Amino acid sequence: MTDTPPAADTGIKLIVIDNPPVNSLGLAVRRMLAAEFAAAANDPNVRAVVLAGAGGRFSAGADIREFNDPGAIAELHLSDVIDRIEALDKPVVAAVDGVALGGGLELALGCHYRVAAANARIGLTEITLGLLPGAGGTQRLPRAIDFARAIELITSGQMVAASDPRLAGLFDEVTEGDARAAALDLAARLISDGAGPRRLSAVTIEPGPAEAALAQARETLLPSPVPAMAAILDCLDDAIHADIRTGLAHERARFDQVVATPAARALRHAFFAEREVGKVPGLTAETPTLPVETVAVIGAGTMGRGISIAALDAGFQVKLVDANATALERAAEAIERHYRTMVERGRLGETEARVRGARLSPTADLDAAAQAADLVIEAVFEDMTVKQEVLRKLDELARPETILATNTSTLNVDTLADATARPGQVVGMHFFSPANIMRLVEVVRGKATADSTLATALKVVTRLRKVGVVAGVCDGFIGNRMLEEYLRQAYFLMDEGALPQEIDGALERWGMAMGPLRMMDLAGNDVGWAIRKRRKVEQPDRPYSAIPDLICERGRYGQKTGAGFYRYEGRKAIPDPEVEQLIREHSASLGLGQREISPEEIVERCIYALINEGTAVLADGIALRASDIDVVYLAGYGFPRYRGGPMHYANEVGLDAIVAAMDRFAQGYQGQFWKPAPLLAELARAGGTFT
Ligand code: HSC
Repeated sequence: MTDTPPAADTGIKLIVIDNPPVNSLGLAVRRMLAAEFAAAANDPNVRAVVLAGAGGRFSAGADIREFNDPGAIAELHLSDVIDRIEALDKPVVAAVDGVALGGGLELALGCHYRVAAANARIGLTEITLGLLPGAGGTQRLPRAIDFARAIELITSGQMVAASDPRLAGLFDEVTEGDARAAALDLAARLISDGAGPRRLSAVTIEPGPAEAALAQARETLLPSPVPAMAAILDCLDDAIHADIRTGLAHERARFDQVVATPAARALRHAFFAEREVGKVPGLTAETPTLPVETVAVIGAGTMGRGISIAALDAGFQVKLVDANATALERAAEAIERHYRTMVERGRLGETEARVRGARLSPTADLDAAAQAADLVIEAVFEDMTVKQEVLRKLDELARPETILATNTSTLNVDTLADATARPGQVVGMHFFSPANIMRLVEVVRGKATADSTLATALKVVTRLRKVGVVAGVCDGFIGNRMLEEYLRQAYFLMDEGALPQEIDGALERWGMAMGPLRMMDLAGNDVGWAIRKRRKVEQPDRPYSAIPDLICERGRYGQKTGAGFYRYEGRKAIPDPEVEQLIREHSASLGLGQREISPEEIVERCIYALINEGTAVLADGIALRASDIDVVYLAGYGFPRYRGGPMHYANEVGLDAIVAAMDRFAQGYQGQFWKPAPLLAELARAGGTFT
């Protein structure tokens, strides 16, 4: 879009990228830019150009969906468009507002002058998608700003405000006002001053300090599981040593290589999965929601505290309720301590910490808190009778419109809702510990949960800056239901003689943030013990390894008792000969333990167990789509983002290959575990994938 012909009196041609919602630079936009800049070159009335984005957003970069379409990329490469802009013999000013990300920033770097709104978000975010900037970013950004800062920004993919001092040198002007108006003013001044183009490609970089910064970056960032990281550092080396043409050509070639890597596919998948997760059938922008300003959190334990902090951080008024005065006092102190620490560490200003703390009202008065609340989140002891009793009471006390949420991790939300006279206003909000840090919340839709209740819960989760994934009712919902199978398999591996550090080591080297046994030591082995005891009654034929029970019988509940599958010095897990002996003796008693188990087998058995149960979760309609399961595992369980989540990873491995491995495992120890879920078997047979 452009305001052609340019006003003859100003000589400025305004070119506007108008491709809602984020002005991504798909083929049509690139064609428009090429045509408009060619017209500007040929029009003698044009003496300067201003490039802007419509809708208050300069551009969010390349159209990520186009990366699956190499034909469109090749037809008119963004890099070529930018080169043509830079080559124009009339000054070009970028008017940056909203966002200039990835290719959007590269486009601005190709312009001769740049003006930005102070709050515009700027970044070369490609690495977060497993990519490198492929349209000049690695060559031009380090020519515009300090080299070490450029490394930092490109390798982290961070978005920063245009006013951030790290961007010094990038903008000619950063304005609190309207960036487009300021850019037009600058263009007018350039014309009247007779100033010409000023090209970043002509800048040379002083090698000494740049080489030192690059060497340090190589040391800290490599090796990386994401191939783009090494490619970025090689491009930055070119920026120092090669001429710009060579640097740009290498950058483009490296981009073409990394865009097709599994890590880039996985990270793209994660990007879209996180956006898809908010789309819930039946809910629209018109679905009514309850305005929530006051949240009552019932239960001042670890969960209640974490949820309270998250709610305080998001600006809610919080009533933290507990009948036990000591527990309440301890929680209030812990929350105060949390904010003090944040201030001490420089993460929060003193005033802001005070404001957040002041929104908290610890109270023993359930009646008044329930009356005041728009949303009540109960986080009391995980027991059906206890939770039903609390919900029944809340139902009597709360205003009729108030929503009651349960933070249960396993109990049936329908049964809990039936304890109230407002089942339509009951919903599960399953937070993960520590609740002020973990991003995931499973929002559990009971059979009676009204659309408006669900929509309100999701809106609250978004305001908490967390990811809400809708789950159906079943034991363990999405995440923990799958986790149970993953853990069963990890424990079976110990039956066969694998040691905790071997299992955790294999999975952590594969990319899990924490291996399953360290994770259980952190969560508390007594929690799993209680579940296994329940299972023994519900499903007596379901096989479990005896090892975690033996561990618990020795009082080794994990970090909190100083010992679990490891012994602990503070938080440091140290392999423990006592556990190794227990495992050896136990596996010998089963007639096992002679076989060397490879790290590959450990990973396959644990991850395929996760995938198989994930398929059942999908087939049962507990998750709305396979990518929601991936979001659960990425946001809540430390699954490596560069592998995309369990279901995406399954597609990458090939479902037929997974079923074939499961058939192989079925010949081994506890072979009956390996029954492919019917949907997995069916898709594998048909050569299908999870979509
Ligand atoms: C890149 O630029 C590579 C370059 O180096 C060029 C390489 C050259 C070779 C290639 C030549 C072509 N594309 O997030 P939201 C959609 S890599 C397509 O909910 P917000 C998004 O899916 C790119 N779609 O909004 C959603 O769609 P839905 C580098 C994109 O306000 C809708 O827009 N850029 C898209 O919360 C709204 O998005 C980035 O990494 C894109 N680039 O946040 C920026 N960006 O409605 C990625 C968004 O159908 N984007 N969409 O669900 C973001 O970080 C956020 O979307 C914003 C807006 C902060 C822009």
